[in-house]
Amino acid sequence: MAPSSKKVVLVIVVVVTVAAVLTAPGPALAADLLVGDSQGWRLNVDYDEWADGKDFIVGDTLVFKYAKGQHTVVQATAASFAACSQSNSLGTWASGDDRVPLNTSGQWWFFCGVAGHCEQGMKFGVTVLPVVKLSSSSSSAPPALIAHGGGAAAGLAAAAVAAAAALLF
Ligand SMILES: [Cu+2]
Repeated sequence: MAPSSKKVVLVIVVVVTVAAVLTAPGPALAADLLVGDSQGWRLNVDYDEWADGKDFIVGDTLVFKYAKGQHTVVQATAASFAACSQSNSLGTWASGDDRVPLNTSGQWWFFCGVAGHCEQGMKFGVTVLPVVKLSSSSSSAPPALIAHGGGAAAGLAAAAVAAAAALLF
């Protein structure tokens, strides 16, 4: 009786550990992404090139740095973005050090609201990916977790699952 109840306790501990690893709120998973990297937010930067190949995931934050008064940040709908129009803007920032939390998945569109800057290419769109939670039935880690350093957590979880399996069988 004693050995088997010890086994059960161990399994419960392992399962709780796995759950904690998989559901931990993610400072490690969320990232601050400096728009334009060292060039910041200004004219004559190819922001499509900057965004190309990067992962944007719900919980990440875009950071726009620029000289206050020289530029602004406008979040737009797809149609307004295409027209460089601020009439249906979803948000506007102008502090020079603007943080825009990407809190929903899907397409996000940005441009500078200073006259002429959007037309000159100060604009870009990003696709924000949802956070995919692992479950014990997942056979592989989703790209989002791998891209943001969740590999170690996933590996730990996998090891814990293996340990639980070893105890059970
Ligand atoms: Cu501008």
